[in-house]
Amino acid sequence: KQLYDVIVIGLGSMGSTTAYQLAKRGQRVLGLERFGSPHDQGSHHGGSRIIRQAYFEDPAYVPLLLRAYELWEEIERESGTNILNITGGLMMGSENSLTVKGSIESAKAWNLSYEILDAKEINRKFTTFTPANGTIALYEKKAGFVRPENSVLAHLLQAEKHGAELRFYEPVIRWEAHPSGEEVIVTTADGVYEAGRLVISPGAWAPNVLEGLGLKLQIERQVMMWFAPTNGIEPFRLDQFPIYIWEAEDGMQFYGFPSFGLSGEGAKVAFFRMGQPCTAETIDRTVYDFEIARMREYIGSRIPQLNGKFLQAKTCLYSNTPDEHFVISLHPEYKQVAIGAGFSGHGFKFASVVGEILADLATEGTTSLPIELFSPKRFSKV
Ligand code: PYC
Repeated sequence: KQLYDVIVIGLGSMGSTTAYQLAKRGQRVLGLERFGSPHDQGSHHGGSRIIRQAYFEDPAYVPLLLRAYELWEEIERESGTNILNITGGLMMGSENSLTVKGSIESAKAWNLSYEILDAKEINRKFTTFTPANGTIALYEKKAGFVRPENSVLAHLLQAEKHGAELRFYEPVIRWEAHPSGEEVIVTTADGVYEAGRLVISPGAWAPNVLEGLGLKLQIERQVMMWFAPTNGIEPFRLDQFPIYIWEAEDGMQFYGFPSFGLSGEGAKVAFFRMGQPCTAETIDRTVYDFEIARMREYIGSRIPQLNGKFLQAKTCLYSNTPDEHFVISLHPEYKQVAIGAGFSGHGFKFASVVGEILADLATEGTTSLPIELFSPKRFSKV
């Protein structure tokens, strides 16, 4: 008899929430993770990830976001951990920018509340922002950020409380599924495990773990930076400063957060996309002066008070699909295997609901949440 109902490979952003959801449903869960947890080698470190509802990428994400908010609040209550922080958020750019136009489209499609601010109004409401004439913003009160390390830890601790067995520093060597759909076998450096179902949430290790699926993933190096404000931290504090994504005239998007907690006297800012292709094994973890100088070019005129002393930087990994939409699905060949991959740099805010979806797929073979956009069949004819 199998010891486990479900094995979860990868206990990062999505694997931690999936293990929790499964264990809470009474499933016998084995979770396998190549590092400790949380860790800073993948895509869930750096203290903060944006959450927002007027989703410029596609209105199809909105119902998932609405459910994600509910689940963030649920895990906060259950674990007594702070994860979700509502600060308000600005999606900024020209009237025709993807960031502004797409956000308005989603807000209208789902009847979300928002305000449109022109450059003067942005500056009046948030004096640290000094946008040029012609810049506008969709301001959304419900936007904010989630704390990724807190999420991973809270979900894993709760998963264990519900009976999950979690094994760390145990990389998976291979997984095998039987065409009969009845079992999976996972081999690690330390053992061979058998279960009825498998969930694969490998983050930036997907090109190895899901090799052969034709996902066409590009792993990308990204840099997060923290700067000290020139005139004191006060206007950048949590209760005064919103999250933002700012699309510059050249199409480059950068984004940032208020200062809080361990980020101490600095605020985080980063570019969204246009990182360097890499692999999880070969990413260059050095951050170069020219990268810091490049960021200063973008914040210098737009958020001049943020352009103070450089404090620190960290590299992290995006797993990009060609269309930047996720992959969440049953495996096209093995119906006892569910996969969550290719979160393309904008997935963390969904981690709570992705855990629910992957648990649905593993236990029911289907989900009532809308995931049509995320089929891997769009890339290949597997
Ligand atoms: O998903 O909102 C987001 C985001 C912005 C920058 C990176 N991710």
